[in-house]
Amino acid sequence: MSNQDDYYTPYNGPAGGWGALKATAEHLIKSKNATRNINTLLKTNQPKGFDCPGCAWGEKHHPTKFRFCENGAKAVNWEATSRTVDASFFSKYSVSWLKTQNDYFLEHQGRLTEPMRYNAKTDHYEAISWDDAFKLIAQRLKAQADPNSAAFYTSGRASNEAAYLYQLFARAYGTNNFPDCSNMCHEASGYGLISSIGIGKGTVTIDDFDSADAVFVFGQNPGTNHPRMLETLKSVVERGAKIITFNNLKERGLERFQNPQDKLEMIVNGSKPTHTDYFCPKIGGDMAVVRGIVKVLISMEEAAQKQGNAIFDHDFINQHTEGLEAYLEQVKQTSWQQITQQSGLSQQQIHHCAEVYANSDRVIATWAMGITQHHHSVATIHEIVNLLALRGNIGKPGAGACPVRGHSNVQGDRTMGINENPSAAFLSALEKHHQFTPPTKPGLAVVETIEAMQQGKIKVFIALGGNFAAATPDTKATVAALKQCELTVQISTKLNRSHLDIGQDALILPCLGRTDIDHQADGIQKVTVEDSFSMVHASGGVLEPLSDQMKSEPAIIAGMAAATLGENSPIDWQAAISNYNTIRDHIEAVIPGFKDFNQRILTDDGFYLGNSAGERKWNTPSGKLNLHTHKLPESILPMQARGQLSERTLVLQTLRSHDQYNTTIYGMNDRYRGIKNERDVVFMNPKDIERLGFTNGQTVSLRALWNDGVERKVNGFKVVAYDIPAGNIAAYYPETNPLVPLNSYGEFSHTPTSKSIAVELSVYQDPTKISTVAAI
Ligand SMILES: Nc1nc2c(c(=O)[nH]1)N[C@H]1C(S)=C(S)[C@@H](COP(=O)(O)OP(=O)(O)OC[C@H]3O[C@@H](n4cnc5c(=O)[nH]c(N)nc54)[C@H](O)[C@@H]3O)O[C@H]1N2
Ligand SMILES: Nc1nc2c(c(=O)[nH]1)N[C@H]1C(S)=C(S)[C@@H](COP(=O)(O)OP(=O)(O)OC[C@H]3O[C@@H](n4cnc5c(=O)[nH]c(N)nc54)[C@H](O)[C@@H]3O)O[C@H]1N2
Ligand SMILES: [Mo]
Repeated sequence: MSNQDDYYTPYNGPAGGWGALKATAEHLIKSKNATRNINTLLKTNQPKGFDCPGCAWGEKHHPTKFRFCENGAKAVNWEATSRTVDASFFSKYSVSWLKTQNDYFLEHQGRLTEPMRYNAKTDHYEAISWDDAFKLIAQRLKAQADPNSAAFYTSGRASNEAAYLYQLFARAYGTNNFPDCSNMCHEASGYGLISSIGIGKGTVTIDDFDSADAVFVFGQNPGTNHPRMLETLKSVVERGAKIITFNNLKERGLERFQNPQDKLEMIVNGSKPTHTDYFCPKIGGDMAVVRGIVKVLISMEEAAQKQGNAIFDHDFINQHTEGLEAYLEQVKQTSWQQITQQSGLSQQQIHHCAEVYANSDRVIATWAMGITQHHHSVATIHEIVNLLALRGNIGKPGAGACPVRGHSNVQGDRTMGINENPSAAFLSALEKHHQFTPPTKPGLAVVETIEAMQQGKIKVFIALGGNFAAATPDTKATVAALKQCELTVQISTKLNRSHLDIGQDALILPCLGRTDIDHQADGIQKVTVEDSFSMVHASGGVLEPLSDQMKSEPAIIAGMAAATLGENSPIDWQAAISNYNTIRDHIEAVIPGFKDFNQRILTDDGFYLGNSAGERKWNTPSGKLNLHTHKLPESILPMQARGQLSERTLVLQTLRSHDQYNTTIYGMNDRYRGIKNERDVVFMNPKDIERLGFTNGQTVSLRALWNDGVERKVNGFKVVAYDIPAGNIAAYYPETNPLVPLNSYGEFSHTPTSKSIAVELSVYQDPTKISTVAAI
């Protein structure tokens, strides 16, 4: 057994504050080029600087104020390193050796600075010229009898300009195969919102938080993943409005926050609350919570009606919605016993939430991965929308739906047409403007792409950023699937698993990131991004690139496209990348909302794309907001797990530590959860530890329960007794991705169920197991 004090000491401080300043300073110093990084940091989210690659939270305009955020600082610092990974690095290390290193080691080696091609004979990557790389891609793409044998993955950091060119290239080539990170992330939000309110985006802007009477926060950890949101939450509480938080864990950022911008607060070491009530439902129990709230509202409404009053907003309901009767009937039929059992909250607690809701004229609901990565995520989002609709909380100031996005431009990429299932209107605008016939057959999303690779149907896989091999579920199966491809191409800033778990032939194409200055024929270029509040603004790098062998993402896409499509190109690729205004003119011509695009990004704040539901225009087939009716799931686990369950079964959610950005591991600490120098931990309720015969600090294996006979297991995780509902456990992603079966995904969304995996724990005793930290 290990000594738990080595890696676990409860953290009693607030989120943010001195702890955050100290951690930032340590990260800057560790990077060995502090001045370069600090100068870069000062330009983050500033009018003339670049958009923070950290998260998609929006920003009110404060030209004079540096927006400090520890994790934004880490993201910038990580990209702005001066360490390089070039041909000499790859001649030193074989791919097999690199595979034995952990994710921290791989990315820590520095920025990729030269295009490389894998040589299977030597097991090393070797330098290749850009021209030859483009020719190889073109040759492999042109050799496919069916363009649907290629898939084009996108991770959400790609700019609007890159995303637009990318989809244009792939569609002109002939496919809608656009798996993207969104498929693993907010897909359920997109699907759930489009089918209920007619648009797949949040309906609020950041200013709405100034006038909300209550904010309901579901399943997200902003202290780590959206730190700038803490300031917003804190000011909501300070104003006297209510925040009810629902989270499996007691996340420090959702409890209290010390604002590093507030000198007095820092001096007196004070902090402010970021919630007024905090409830810990069971994993996957949020739909039951909301159902319970609505059940209480129904009885309040009945009582109010007797007095000639109303709780529901009948004008809104009558004018704008359909489906109310069926929904209310379903709620009435749901028993309190099922609601309390599935949610883990008492009737009294739920009653309190209903009262807060009913006493507030303006309510915002926010959510992230705690809601979207379950089998019943779309149903849960429908339930949240229904709750909002009952009191007209959509399309008025201070109220609305707010899915808090992940990657900094994941929303923009979708706006640009990165979508395996594009709308007919989008395709027809594309056709009209570019004079070619785009494919109409729906393409493949992430899980379907992996399944198609397994069947040998995807031969060429191109990734615009991200880390497909590590971010996707069922790691063993996915790696085997990738191996079947003829060619895998990674357009990347940093070395990761996806450069090692590859197809028969493989390329690494090094690109510029947000922080880098983008020199093109017509001078320095800017790109644009869209945040969670549909604000579009410009972003320009501030650092000279580390090598002249790195290209911008638009330039790489243009290179691949020109080599592949030649005469059949829908645009002049060279002209497009000489000056990105040209790309923006195309976007303006094809995508609604971008009128005068080039002019409107000259202002510091950028511009608002608008939101139809925010104006109470419902782009649904019926022209109304649809109140969808679902039964509560019998179990929050998918069917395939249900036959396998026993007393020993636990439900695992996989989440992010404070020191990571998805598969990018900045360090081995998770400060707010008290974890130091360790990532292989499993957070567990003390009663479960005892009931199942384990001890705190013991090393265990986690085995997934599924009905296909495949063993899915990870080993060497240390048990940490933690405040988490009984029957639930938590561990970090991506280490736990081998446990998520490929066909365990959300109904309608096809998002891997990374927050509800049935597992069993057993004692693991293998002295040869190297802790992740040992490899650093
Ligand atoms: N620093 C940093 N910033 C990031 C990222 C990063 O990795 N690092 N990732 C970016 C991306 S792509 C995304 S999508 C977002 C992710 O942002 P989050 O959604 O905050 O990310 P997770 O770490 O997955 O956290 C999920 C939270 O939901 C809770 N939870 C899990 N299951 C349930 C449930 O069933 N019900 C409830 N009520 N709560 C639950 C967990 O305890 C945890 O607090 O952040 C973005 N920003
Ligand atoms: N078990 C489990 N799995 C999950 C999740 C979970 O909560 N649990 N979360 C899911 C979610 S929400 C998401 S969004 C996905 C994330 O999936 P991805 O977006 O595919 O993964 P990232 O880890 O963000 O990608 C990191 C890599 O992106 C590259 N990169 C960084 N910046 C740039 C850039 O500017 N340009 C280019 N071209 N490349 C760049 C670097 O090489 C870096 O190694 O993972 C999903 N997987
Ligand atoms: Mo995400």
